[in-house]
Amino acid sequence: MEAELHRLQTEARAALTASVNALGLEAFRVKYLGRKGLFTTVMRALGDVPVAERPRLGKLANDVRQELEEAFAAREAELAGSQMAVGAPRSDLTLPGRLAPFGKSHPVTQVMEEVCAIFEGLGFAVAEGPDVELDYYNFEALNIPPHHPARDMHDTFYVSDSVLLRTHTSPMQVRAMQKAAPPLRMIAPGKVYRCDSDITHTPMFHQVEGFLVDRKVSFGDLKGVLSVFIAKMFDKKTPIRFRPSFFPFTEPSAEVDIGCVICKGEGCRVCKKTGWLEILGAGLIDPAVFKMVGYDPDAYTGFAFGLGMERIAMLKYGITDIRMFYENDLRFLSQF
Ligand code: FA5
Repeated sequence: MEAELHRLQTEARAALTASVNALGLEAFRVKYLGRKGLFTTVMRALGDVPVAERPRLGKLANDVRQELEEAFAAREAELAGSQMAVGAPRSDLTLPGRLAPFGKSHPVTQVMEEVCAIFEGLGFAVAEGPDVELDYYNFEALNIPPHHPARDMHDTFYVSDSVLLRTHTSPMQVRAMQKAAPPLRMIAPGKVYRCDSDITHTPMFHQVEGFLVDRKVSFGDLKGVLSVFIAKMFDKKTPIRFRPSFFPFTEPSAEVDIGCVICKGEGCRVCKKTGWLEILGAGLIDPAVFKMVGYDPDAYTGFAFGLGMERIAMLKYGITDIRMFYENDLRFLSQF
């Protein structure tokens, strides 16, 4: 047994020196020092040696084991610096690389692009204007003078007395009409802001304004254009209703609802049990606005509408809370 111990000691020392990485060290530990390793096997033979020899051989066996354990620990520490020790992070250069995630357009942006494409297909030109707007364009030129009660409907964020965050895209009607003579057929997509928040309202949302000015434009033309748009955007069978309403810059005015696609008209939380959801305001442009921009109200008529993009996106994708669009949850956003 003594000879066997010395042979094992020599062999193990050489094996330890030959271990150059974490895997090698672990293999060494299992082969020589593990519970079923070679050292344990030799120790079992201690029971067969003469009793008188046992203390000496037992001490020798312990000394050899202790020496190997200390040598193992020293080698492990030596290799730790080179990142190859047991438990240290290892790199497998053969693994395939990770794909960088691809970004996508926000669902509201996607809907807005779809809406614009439909109107562009109907011959409308696209114009964009400022989010930070003058009170004049947002209100006054749209026939909403200071202290007019209609201002209350807008929950405006003011920057100063005469500057504000636009509350709708309608100021673009005035800006466009000031720049060009009729006939005019335009849409103006963009962000708008109101101090308003619940399951169908957010403080920042998107509208697409549309307006057409020419001779003899009628409410029938407005209904025709909006019906074509709704049929293209949703389903041909989507129910539509025009409700009489009031906007100071259109006369007559209407709000347009479509049948709630979430509950199919049965009545739910989103449509507030009515079966309908309002998606836009519209009407024939008020002659007072034409006068403001220098158009002749006796020669020209026109229609205008303002569509809420988030509402359309909710209906299109069956989303029951508008605020989900702005929580930046990638699990939600990546579905579109
Ligand atoms: C207007 O903003 C008018 N400028 C629309 C208009 C344009 C009328 C041209 C006539 C002629 P209203 O406040 O109703 O109207 O808003 C229009 C649409 O924006 C609503 O139908 C709704 O879809 C959406 N909307 C309004 N407030 C919010 C809000 N806080 N969050 C999300 N969507 C909103």
